[in-house]
Amino acid sequence: MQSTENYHSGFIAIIGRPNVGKSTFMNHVIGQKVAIMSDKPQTTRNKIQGVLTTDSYQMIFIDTPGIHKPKHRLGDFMVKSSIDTLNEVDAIMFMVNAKEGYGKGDEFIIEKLKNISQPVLLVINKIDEVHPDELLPLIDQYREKLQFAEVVPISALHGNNVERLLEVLVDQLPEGPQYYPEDHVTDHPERFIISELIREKVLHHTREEIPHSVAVIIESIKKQENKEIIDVQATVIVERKSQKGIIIGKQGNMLKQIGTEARKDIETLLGSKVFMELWVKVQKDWRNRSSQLREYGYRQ
Ligand code: GDP
Ligand code: MG
Ligand code: K
Repeated sequence: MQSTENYHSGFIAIIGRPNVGKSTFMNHVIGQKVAIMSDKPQTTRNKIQGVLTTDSYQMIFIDTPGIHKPKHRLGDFMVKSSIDTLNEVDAIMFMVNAKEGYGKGDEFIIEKLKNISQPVLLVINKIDEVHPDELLPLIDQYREKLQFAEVVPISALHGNNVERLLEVLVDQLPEGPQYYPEDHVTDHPERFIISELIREKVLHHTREEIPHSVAVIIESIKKQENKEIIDVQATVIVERKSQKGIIIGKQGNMLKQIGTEARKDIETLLGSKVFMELWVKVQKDWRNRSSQLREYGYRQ
């Protein structure tokens, strides 16, 4: 975690009909591992599909599985929560299929996007499957329906113009810290619950002294080699130095107590022995970003 000047970071929602190439794109920019993870059933409402970290930016790609025409009531709920997500990200990548062109599925998504003020990038994928002359009329067709911050044609499969797309995306990201460690590429299913368990202990022990905006970042969850022990590394983020002092307590006693109680709960959750390392860090601008982060695993 660093918060150097000029570092840009933020959340990007990827939406589009099934089979337009969303997973292929993630594979291309982040690696094979991601798509396999994201093909598992959705347990959390908005899953982090992948985190792309470089020296100058961090992009956190969010999957919004609910943006398609609902077939049942649960579907309605999914659509609603996905739309809430779209209102909080920094940019939206709306991916369409150059070969198939504009269709009913796109129409539904565009209707939803009309009420959202976040910048929407139209990403026309699979350009390797069409003649270049077909692109302009296609772009015009989409532009008639919605205003886009940019239009970027790509081939996720072959990598054409993907670099250009990343440049366009970076332009949409505000200055901000590196939220995830560099080696973090996808979300651990239990990550969110673990952070909540720790946060709960912090709030319980500190009462009014620590505001609810405190956040807990899970740095890593790893199984020890050849042992049934899971290492959990986490950081409690506060806004002021005085708050850090309160959480650490006299001779570190408070932090020790918080850690012990959280560890017991996490052991029950994971059904395994846990070795926990807990840090406290001050990060001043945390709260400004907190409402945005709430949906992705950090909570107020
Ligand atoms: P998703 O459902 O949006 O995640 O779509 P996938 O990434 O699973 O892709 C669906 C299919 O389209 C797969 O067979 C991909 O290989 C193929 N595909 C994805 N991107 C491209 C592309 O740029 N060009 C071509 N020709 N095929 C692609
Ligand atoms: Mg997919
Ligand atoms: K938060």
